[in-house]
Amino acid sequence: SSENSNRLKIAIQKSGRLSEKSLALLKECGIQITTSPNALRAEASNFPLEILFLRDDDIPEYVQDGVADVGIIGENVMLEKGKKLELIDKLGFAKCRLSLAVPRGTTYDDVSFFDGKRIATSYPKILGEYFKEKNVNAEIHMISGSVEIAPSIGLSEGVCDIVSSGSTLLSNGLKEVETVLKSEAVLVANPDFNGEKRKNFEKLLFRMQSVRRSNK
Ligand code: PRT
Ligand code: ZN
Repeated sequence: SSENSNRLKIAIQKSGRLSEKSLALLKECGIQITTSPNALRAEASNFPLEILFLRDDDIPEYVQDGVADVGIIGENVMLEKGKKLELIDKLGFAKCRLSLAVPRGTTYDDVSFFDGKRIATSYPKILGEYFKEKNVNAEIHMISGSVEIAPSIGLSEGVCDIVSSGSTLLSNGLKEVETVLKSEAVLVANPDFNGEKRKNFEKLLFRMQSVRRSNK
């Protein structure tokens, strides 16, 4: 029905560091959602909105393909995986940084240290672009998890990973030496949807921006 096709679809993280605040933001916008623990989707009862609960890494693909119209992800994931996503707004939560780190005892002067070195990361694209800009020729090794243990098991001389408090680096005997990217949660959209759906999105965006202003 036309009512269905006008309903905006938003993808948010199912369970993780973005989940709670993404849902809270929608609720603060006055949107009523009844969620059941393992549901993959939910419908708002008072707004033409459907919520899809996904792994954060999958959200860029779903939004690009139009399976969802908009999504909430970390900027780090947007830049690593997003090819044609529109950045609508920064949301001010899930702040962190993507940093380069080396074993604590290493003598480190500047980024040229990484020339000819092996770096383990889950962010090969962002790191590759960073090194290119800095004229550093490093060997980037893609690892999908537990990046911090790579130096201690002899897999690499450094890592590039997400840091917030720094305690993970510390407990793995690593020190942070360069910030590659500062990140926070962002609202992204498929650039190609329009009509009623776009109007509904603009209504939602207006509410989000009011919420953010009043929370400041
Ligand atoms: O299951 P799914 O794939 O959906 O979740 P995920 O495990 O991939 O992601 P999740 O929930 O860990 O993170 C989602 C987003 O939150 C990330 O993409 C970042 O944008 C943001 N974020 C904010 C963080 C952190 N802070 C963070 N501290 N993401 C990851 N970490 C990890 C980091 O990888 C490292 O292992 O926490 C550790 C470092 O934390 P500190 O405090 O010890 O420095
Ligand atoms: Zn993930």
